[in-house]
Amino acid sequence: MEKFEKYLDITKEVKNALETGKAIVALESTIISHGMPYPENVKMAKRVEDIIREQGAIPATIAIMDGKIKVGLSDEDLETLAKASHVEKVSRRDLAAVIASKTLGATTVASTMICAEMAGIKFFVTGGIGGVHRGYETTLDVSADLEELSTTNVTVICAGAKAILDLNRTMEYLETKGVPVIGFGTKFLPAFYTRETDIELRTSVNTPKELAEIVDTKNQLGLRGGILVVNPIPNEDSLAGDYINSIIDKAIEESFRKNIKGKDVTPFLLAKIVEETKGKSLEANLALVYNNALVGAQIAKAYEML
Ligand code: PSU
Ligand code: MN
Repeated sequence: MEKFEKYLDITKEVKNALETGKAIVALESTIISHGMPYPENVKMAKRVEDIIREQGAIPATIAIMDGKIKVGLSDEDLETLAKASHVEKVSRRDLAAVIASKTLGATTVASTMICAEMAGIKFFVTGGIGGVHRGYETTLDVSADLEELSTTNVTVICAGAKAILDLNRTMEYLETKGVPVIGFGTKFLPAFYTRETDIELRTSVNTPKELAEIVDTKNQLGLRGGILVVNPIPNEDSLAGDYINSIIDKAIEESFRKNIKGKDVTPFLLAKIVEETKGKSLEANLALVYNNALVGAQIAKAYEML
């Protein structure tokens, strides 16, 4: 038994899927606790699991509870995470401390990747990843998600990154670290609320099978690190670029003015955007997460069938 296994609390269903090589899709929990307001957050978490099941894959939402890494959450667990007055936002840095102190923790993209790899899960669906923040030259703020993508062997399906980040620098960072960024049905980087930017991608695919083949080839080559799949928001749900970007600019200015720092930056900006758009951004956010769940489950399924 690997030493870390005593810290893993994996549901029977997920264990069974692991043993039989069935498609499993990991899900993060910071998007629930810090990414969306209640009750939309819990509605989203349940719907995402349903979408994954409809595709014949098993969902495994990950969180830190009672000193364990829980892989697969009950509806009750999801409610707890969505409602609790304080949930720790857990990235790589925080993982050991939050487990040791048995506090309630929600995993980010970085720590969900770590936990998924420990459990043996290869695919992970989320909304958007963290990246290089605007104003990096003064703050040095780069999400730990990027470093994790360079070392941990999990395929992450997202809708790109929000324009709260410096997308050009985020792409440069990923390039330096050797992370494949693969467009799903697009040749350009999507920017979360909008379908595309002018940042061209080196690789794009049109089917889950093509993607599964890349993942399989990378695994067989023994290449370290993750793969980032970028899947654009559906056209009918996307927001006008100028509209959302002016709101993002305002939110960033306010975060500088209020001297928001460290792990509080991203949740502050996300909440501000929801507030300023009067929920419009939340609708778009929900739609893109559902679309990622659909595509992610199809990729996991295609991998199972290779
Ligand atoms: N971006 C979003 N929604 C989110 C997050 C990012 O559009 O919920 C969350 C994810 O959990 C991501 C984390 O891993 O924020 C990044 O935080 P930071 O920038 O502090 O690394
Ligand atoms: Mn940061």
